[in-house]
Amino acid sequence: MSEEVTFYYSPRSRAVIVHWMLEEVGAPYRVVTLDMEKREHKAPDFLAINPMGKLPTIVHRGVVVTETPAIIAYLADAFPAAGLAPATDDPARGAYYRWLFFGSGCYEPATLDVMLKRAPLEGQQKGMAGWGCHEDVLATLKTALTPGPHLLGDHFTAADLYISSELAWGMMMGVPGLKGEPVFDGYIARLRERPAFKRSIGAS
Ligand SMILES: N[C@@H](CCC(=O)N[C@@H](CS)C(=O)NCC(=O)O)C(=O)O
Repeated sequence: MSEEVTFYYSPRSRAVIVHWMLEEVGAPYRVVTLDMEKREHKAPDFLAINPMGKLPTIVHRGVVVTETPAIIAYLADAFPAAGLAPATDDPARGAYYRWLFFGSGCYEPATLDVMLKRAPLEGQQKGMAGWGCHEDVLATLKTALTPGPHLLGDHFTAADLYISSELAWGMMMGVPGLKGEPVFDGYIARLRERPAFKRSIGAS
C-alpha cells in the first residue's frame, strides 16, 4: 500500500495547517489543489471522498481522514520519527489530546461567536455550550502557555502546531484579545521560525 499521502488542499483554508504538518513529519505527499471559487470541493468526485465537501482532507493507506486536528494527530502517529506526539503510555499524552480537542471544540466556536457577533451566552446557556465563552477560552490558553514555551513545556508537539495556527487565524480575522498579547504574539512568532513552517509557505 502506498506510503504517499494524498492531500486535498486549497491555499485559503485550514489546509495550510496540514501542509505545515506534512512538512514537519517529512511525509511523502501529493497535493491535489481544489479551486474553492470554482466549487471544486463540492464536485461529486470530491464529495465521494469527503461528503462534507470540506478541506483539508487526506487519504493515506486507503483511509480518508478529515477534520484538521484529527489529520494532525493521525500524521504525528503515522510518522512517529518526527516526535510530534507524546507516546501513548506517556501521561503527557493526556495534555496533548486536551489541547488538540480544545482547539476545535472550544477555541473555534468561541472565536466564531465573536467574529459573527453572536450575542454572548449567559447563565444556563453558557453552561450548556461546551465552549463556554471567548474570554474563558483565551484565559485558559494564556494559562496553558505560561511559562511555555509550548503547551507541554519544552516539548513542541502537533498540538502547538494546531493551536498556534488557530490563534494566528483569529488574529488575522481581527478577533480581540489576541494580537498584542505578548503570550500569543511570542508563541506564534517562535513557531513560525520553524523550517517546516517556512517550507510550507514557500519561504525557504
Ligand atoms: N472541521 C473541519 C472544518 C473544515 C472547513 O470548514 N474547511 C473550510 C475551509 S477552512 C471549507 O472547506 N469550507 C468549504 C465549505 O464548507 O463550503 C476541520 O477542522 O478541518
